[in-house]
Amino acid sequence: MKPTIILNAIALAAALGLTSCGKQTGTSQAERTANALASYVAPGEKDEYYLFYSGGHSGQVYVAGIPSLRHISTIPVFAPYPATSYGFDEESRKMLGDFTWGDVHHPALSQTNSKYDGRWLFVNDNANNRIARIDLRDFKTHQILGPIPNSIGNHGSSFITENSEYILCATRFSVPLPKGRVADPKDYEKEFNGMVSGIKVDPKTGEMKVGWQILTPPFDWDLGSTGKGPSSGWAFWTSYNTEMAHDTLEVNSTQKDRDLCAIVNWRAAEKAVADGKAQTMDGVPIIDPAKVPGVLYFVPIGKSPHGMDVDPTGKWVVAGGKLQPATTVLNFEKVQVAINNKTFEGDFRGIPILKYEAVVEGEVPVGLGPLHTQYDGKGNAYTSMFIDSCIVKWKLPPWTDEEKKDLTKVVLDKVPAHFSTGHLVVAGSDTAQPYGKWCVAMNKLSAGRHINVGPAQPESSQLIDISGDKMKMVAEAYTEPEPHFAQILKVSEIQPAEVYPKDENKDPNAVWEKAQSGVTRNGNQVEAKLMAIRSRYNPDRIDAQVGDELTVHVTNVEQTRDMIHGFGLIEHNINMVMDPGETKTFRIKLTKPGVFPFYCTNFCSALHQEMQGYLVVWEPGKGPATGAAGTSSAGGSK
Ligand SMILES: [Cu+2]
Repeated sequence: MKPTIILNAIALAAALGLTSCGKQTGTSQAERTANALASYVAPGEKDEYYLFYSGGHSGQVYVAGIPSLRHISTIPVFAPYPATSYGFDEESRKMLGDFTWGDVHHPALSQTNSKYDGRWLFVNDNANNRIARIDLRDFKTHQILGPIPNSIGNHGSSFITENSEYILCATRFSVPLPKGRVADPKDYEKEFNGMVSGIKVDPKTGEMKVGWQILTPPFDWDLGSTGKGPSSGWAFWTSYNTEMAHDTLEVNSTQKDRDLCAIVNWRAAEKAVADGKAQTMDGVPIIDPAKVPGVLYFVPIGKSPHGMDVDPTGKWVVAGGKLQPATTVLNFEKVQVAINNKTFEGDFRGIPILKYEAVVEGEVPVGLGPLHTQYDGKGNAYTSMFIDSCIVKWKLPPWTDEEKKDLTKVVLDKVPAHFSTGHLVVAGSDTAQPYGKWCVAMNKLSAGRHINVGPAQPESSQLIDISGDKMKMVAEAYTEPEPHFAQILKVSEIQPAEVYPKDENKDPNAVWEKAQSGVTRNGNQVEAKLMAIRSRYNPDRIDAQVGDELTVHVTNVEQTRDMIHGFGLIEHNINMVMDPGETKTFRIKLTKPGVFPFYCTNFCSALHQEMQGYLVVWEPGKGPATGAAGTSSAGGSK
């Protein structure tokens, strides 16, 4: 669309009252009461849904309840979190590796037959090219995969396929490949490349590994989604910077009226690798889509698009163009016909470009700055409007002839969001059977809608009731930086564990009885196996010497829900927190003499304050005699 046409469209939209959603005016007392009741969860009662929302560059995932919007739990993923000892005990330190932050963007619940199966939540790290798996049995991170080879800026993920076969990822940035090769950014077009990655998920364990990759031109891939029904086996991404600019992207990447979105046949990619049509780079089979037809297609999409969302039937794929006042609706059945009939309008580096008119059902004039679209499963779409700061509800095809002539007629409702809404989520939108009922707008700026907390302000989330014809914003809450996307899961669909059963603890260093616990020395290796139980450690004294390597395993032998014990070691930057039935380990080199108390950091009982012990670090060669492999500390509980 030419700029003048864009301006005309904006004027038209304004005339129709579709722009400048503005601020919601005051509501009556009766409306306020109704809104309050709609989101009220009385003390002792429970929310109906989990809201899992990404914490952006905080590196974490947050869990809130819907409809209350109350923060319930933080799941540390890419950054240390002493509250659960994440990043302090050996196992989680190993998972974090050399990184202590990540940039979480798009959580994806695992699916079976295009429905949430309640097993895992996957999240991406845009900054360090990783994917993490959270297990919904214990709401903890169990795997971090990456950095993914040949992939830079893992933003266009994590999009899960209909039976959780793959997490699909596309790169935001392009670099010379393989990583580590240097080329001048001035040679961007020739030397740089982007990548689509298929991360294979083990169907039983959820364990991820890099399956294959598809080499792409150096566009900046943005958001996407995966197919179902008629689009089963396919995936979609928008892109910006098809100009392939390497500097001042604000200007140089917004020159063209349309950018190219990607349509990927991931089953064809999988088959191409099985058929030996890939070449290996950095240990990963890589498909060159110009040499393997049928894996990748392009479609032109309205200027600088962002989201690209498949509807619950799998037939409609909606792209939002940030700089175009309309959403573009692709008809996937027409996409298949165009592919079969080779209805192309040329190619880009050997990748066919599908003819726009042949595959687009219509452009819906929703207003300014459409970003993401979600669905309620009743034929309605909900699009977040970044510039207009509102959510627009509109009707998906099939449209009547009258509607087709004037698509403003399919725009049904709008509700203001404050402020500059980015992502939105409708409960279950990416499944074949959305729950509908609730939509959460995730707003980029709170714009002072809360008590003043200084220059750094939180983001806001707003709960919108979408059960009726008209949307209704009923509640808002403030969030840690920075929510990008979320998933909503019905609470009744999962049964998280309440304790780790003793039988399941396979840690060879777990101790369940006093007789098993103790401290042993082997050369300069001192190993302590401690039991934690209300309200003591056994043993509660560890003797060692400067220069020793100290390993401490603590088992929380409780089998009672919420009976958590901690182990904080004074002046050693150590905190461990063990859930009931869990064993954790830390290792340190002892460098300073002294007597260092350790204590329970997580409130556990009336005598929690008394739950403490001592690490005695003697000067070299001093202290109690410690046998080569015998128990040296007799300082256990009486
Ligand atoms: Cu305790």
